[in-house]
Amino acid sequence: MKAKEFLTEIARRFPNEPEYLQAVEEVVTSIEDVYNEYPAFESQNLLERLCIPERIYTFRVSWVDDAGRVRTNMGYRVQHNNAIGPYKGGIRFHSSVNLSILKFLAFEQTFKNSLTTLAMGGAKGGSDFSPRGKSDMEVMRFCQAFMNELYRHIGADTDVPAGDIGVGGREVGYMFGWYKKMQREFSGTFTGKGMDFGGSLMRPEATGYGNVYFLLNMLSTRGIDIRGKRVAISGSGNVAIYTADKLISLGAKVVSLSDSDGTVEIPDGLTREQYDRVFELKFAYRGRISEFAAQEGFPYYEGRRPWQIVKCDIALPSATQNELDGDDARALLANGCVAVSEGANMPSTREAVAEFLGAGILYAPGKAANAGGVSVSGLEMAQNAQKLSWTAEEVDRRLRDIMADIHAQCVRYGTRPDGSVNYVKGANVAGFLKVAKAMHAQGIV
Ligand code: NDP
Ligand code: 2IT
Repeated sequence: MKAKEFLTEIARRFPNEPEYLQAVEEVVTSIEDVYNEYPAFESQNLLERLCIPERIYTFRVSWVDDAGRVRTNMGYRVQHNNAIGPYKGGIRFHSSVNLSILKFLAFEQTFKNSLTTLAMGGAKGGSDFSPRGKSDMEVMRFCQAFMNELYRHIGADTDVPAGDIGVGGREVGYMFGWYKKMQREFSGTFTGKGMDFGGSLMRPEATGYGNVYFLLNMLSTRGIDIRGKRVAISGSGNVAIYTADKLISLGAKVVSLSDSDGTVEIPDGLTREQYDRVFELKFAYRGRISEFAAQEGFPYYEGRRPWQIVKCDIALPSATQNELDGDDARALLANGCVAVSEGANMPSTREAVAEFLGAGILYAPGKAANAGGVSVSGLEMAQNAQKLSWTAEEVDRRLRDIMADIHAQCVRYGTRPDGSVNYVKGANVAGFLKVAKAMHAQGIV
C-alpha cells in the first residue's frame, strides 16, 4: 500500500467531504509503514474496508415548533466499524452537521475507542438541528422525532449513542425516553444518562478530567509541573467547563474560555468562585460567554478565538473541529506554549498539526487526549450490564488508569529516535493495530 495513491483514490471518490478526507489522511499517512509490515492486511484490502463506514443511515426528521410551524431537519447515524465491540459514539446537534463531519467523527471514534482498552466499535450520529434558542418542549419534540427513526438501528449490544456538541443530559434523557417507549425495554442503549436511570457517576466530568490526566502524563515526561501554568481553553461546554474545574483543583491558571460568538480573557486565572458562576450561567441558564465577561468585568473579544489573544504555557482546544489554524499555532509557539492537548475532535488544522510536530512540543491528538469521555461511557455500559453502580472514586480511578494506559500506548508506538514522543503516530498506530487484527481474524465481512 502506498499512502499517497490510496489517499488520491479516496479523495476522488469522496470529493465533497473535506473533514473526512482530513481525518483519513492523517491516519493513513502515519500507519503506512506498520500496515506494510503485515502483508496479510493488504491481501484482505483491509485499509479500504477500515476507512469506509460499514453502514450509514440518513433520514428526514420532521417536528412541530412552539408556533405550530412544521420544521424539517436531517438525521444521520454513521456505523463505522464494529470489529472490536458494538458501535459506540456520540450524537451531535449543531447547524453545521453534515455527512462529511459525521464520517470524520465516526472514523476517529473507531481508533479512539480501540485505544480505551474497552470493547467498543466506532460510530457517530446527529442532525443539523440546533438546540440553541429552542424551548425544552421543542427540544423534546425534536429528540422524539429523531429517535422515532433511529430507535430501530441501535441497542445495548448493537450501537450505543451518547452526547456530543449540542447533546447533553437533557437531550440524552429525551432520546432515551422515546427509545424505551418504542422498544419496550429498559436497557443501557445510551450512555450519559441521568444518574437516576442508569447513568454513571463521573460521566459528565470524564472528557475534561481525562484530558487533564492525559496532559499530566505528557508533562511528566519532561518534568513539568502544572501548578501555576497558564492554560488557554476554548469552548465553554461540557468538555471545556470540566477541564477548567480539574485545572483549578490542580493549581493551574485558566486564562480563557470561549463560545462560537467570542472569547473571554481571564488575566489572573479563573478562581473557584468565578468557576462556580460560569458553571451556573452555562448549565442552569444556557447563557453566553459574553455575559460572563460582562458580569466579571473581563475583556471580551467578539468573533475571536483564544489562541492569538492570550499568552499561555498550555493550550486545550475544547470546542470544535478546525478551530486552531496554522497562524494560531505559530502565535502559540511564539508565546512559549509547551503543550497542546485536544479536548475537541480534530480542533487543529493540518497546518497547525505540522507546526506542533515540527516544533517538538508536547502535542496530543483528540483521539488520545479526549478518550476519557467514551471510556467512562464504556464503564457506564459495564455497570448497566451488571445492573449496579460504582462510586465516583471507583470510576475516577479507572479513568486515570485508562488515560495512563493510552499514554503508554502512544509512547510505545510513537517514540522518536531522539526519545521524544510523536503522539499522533503513537495513537494512530496503537488504535489501528487492534482494530486491524480483529478485522483480519474475522475475514471479509
Ligand atoms: P457542548 O455542546 O457542550 O459545547 C461546545 C462548545 O463549543 C460550546 O462552547 C460551543 O459554543 C462551542 N462551539 C461549538 N461549535 C462551535 C463552532 N462551530 N465554532 C466555535 N465554537 C463552537 O459540546 P462538548 O463540550 O461536548 O464538545 C466539545 C468538543 O469535544 C467537540 O469537538 C466534541 O466532539 C468533543 N468531545 C466531546 C466529548 C463529550 O463527552 N461530550 C467526548 C470527546 C470529545 P456555542 O454555545 O456558541 O455553540
Ligand atoms: O467524541 C466522543 O468521544 C464523544 N462525543 C463521546 C462518545 C461516547 O460514546 O461517550
